[in-house]
Amino acid sequence: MATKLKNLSDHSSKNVADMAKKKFAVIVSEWNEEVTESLYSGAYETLIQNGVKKEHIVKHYVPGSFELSLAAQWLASQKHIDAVICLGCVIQGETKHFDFICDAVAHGITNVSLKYNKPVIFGVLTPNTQQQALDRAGGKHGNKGDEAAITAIKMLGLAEQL
Ligand code: DLZ
Repeated sequence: MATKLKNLSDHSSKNVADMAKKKFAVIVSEWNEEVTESLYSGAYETLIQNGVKKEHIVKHYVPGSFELSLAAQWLASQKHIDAVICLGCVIQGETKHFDFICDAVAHGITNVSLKYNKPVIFGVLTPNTQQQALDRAGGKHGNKGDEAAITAIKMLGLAEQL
């Protein structure tokens, strides 16, 4: 059993499920690609460090964050997928329909998670500027992709405890 959880206040290794058996789908939005690819790198490395097999991680792209919900539904509906991680970046200052996209994806991802009873993780940055996004995608404020992966792992651990 892997016990390498870190960050997000690593409360307890008791929450760690056997990650060698778990299968993850990671969905990456193509908008703000530099940011979202860094989020993916963080998520991928964190999954691997916590015992996930690389052949158990599938990566898919969607055009923009708005499309994350439907792709998450397609993937979460597949029986062999244990958790879905959605990665995107919507920059407030550059996007007039910022609120529409953010609300839609937040509700959409929540609905998919509840419908399929699986972790579907909201790894969407919503900064004011691209610099703030980069700061949170491997920059001075860490990498929210790592946190998304840790969240998925913790939720799978919780599911096994209940
Ligand atoms: C259209 C649009 C705009 C203006 N900005 C962003 C953004 O900052 N981040 C993002 O992920 N997607 C953006 N999009 C694209 C929408 O998410 C979506 O792909 C389109 O509206 C088509 O449904």
